Amino acid sequence: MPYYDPTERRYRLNLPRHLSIPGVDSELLVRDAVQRMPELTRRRFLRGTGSLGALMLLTGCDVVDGQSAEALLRRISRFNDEVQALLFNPRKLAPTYDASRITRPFPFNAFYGPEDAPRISGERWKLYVDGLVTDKSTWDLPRLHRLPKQTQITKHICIEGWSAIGQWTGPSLGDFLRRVGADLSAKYVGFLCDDRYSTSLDMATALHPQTQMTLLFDGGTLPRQYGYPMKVRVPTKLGFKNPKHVSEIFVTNDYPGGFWENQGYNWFSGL
Ligand SMILES: Nc1nc2c(c(=O)[nH]1)N[C@H]1C(S)=C(S)[C@@H](COP(=O)(O)O)O[C@H]1N2
Ligand SMILES: [Mo]
Repeated sequence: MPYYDPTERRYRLNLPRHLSIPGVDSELLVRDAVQRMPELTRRRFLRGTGSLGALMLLTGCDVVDGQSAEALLRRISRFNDEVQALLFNPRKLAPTYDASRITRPFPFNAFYGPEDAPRISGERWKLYVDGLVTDKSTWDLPRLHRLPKQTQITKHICIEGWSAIGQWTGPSLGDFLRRVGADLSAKYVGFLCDDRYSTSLDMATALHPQTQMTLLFDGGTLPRQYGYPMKVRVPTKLGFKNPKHVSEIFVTNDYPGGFWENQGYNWFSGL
């Protein structure tokens, strides 16, 4: 945890000793990175572990030498949505993994505990589609299941400092958006969830080939805690940009924000 050093009149960080990297002063690196963070990211980061490990998860950079340390700092300096969106390559794929690397049990996270995850009836569930689309008809579970599905084994990285590899299966969100006649030149795709969570994506990420309307997890029905009946899996983004229990998808040019975005998390949060 960071602590206040009264002699130096500033916050200092305790760094785990095992993260000593030849040629890299980890404490200096973390301090430098913290200075480059936007205000709210910085506050959240310092309230967490404030460690080099957390920094590597936040940026998706593995620091192994001076060069990668610099790459990490460059990435932190880009914690600016517009610049990040410009740098996003809509064709670049997130890494995929072998089935032997899958994390079991898979960690749960939400703004409440696992016992409070919504209990949703698959038979009664409806997905609403709104905004800049030509076909606003609602979807039920069987209709979604009839769309072609894809499977991915990718890494989920949570801003709170953990990551895990999982397997998710479902229709491509891009195919879905084309099917409902979404205005693909619109800026945002927003998601409303059954637990009153929400988030939104830039259109390029919504159309990314790995962005998925997940119906199956680890080969079986998506479990209640992990987003039943449908979550949107976005392996090019941090975990909080992956909405679970999605009940509405809308297309818009007005910035939609989101549950954590409205509390200061960086909106783009790409990896
Ligand atoms: N509906 C909903 N979706 C959500 C959240 C939530 O609280 N509610 N939390 C987000 C965060 S911060 C993370 S890390 C992931 C956790 O997903 P998991 O429980 O499948 O690991 O869900 C994301 N999507
Ligand atoms: Mo998260």
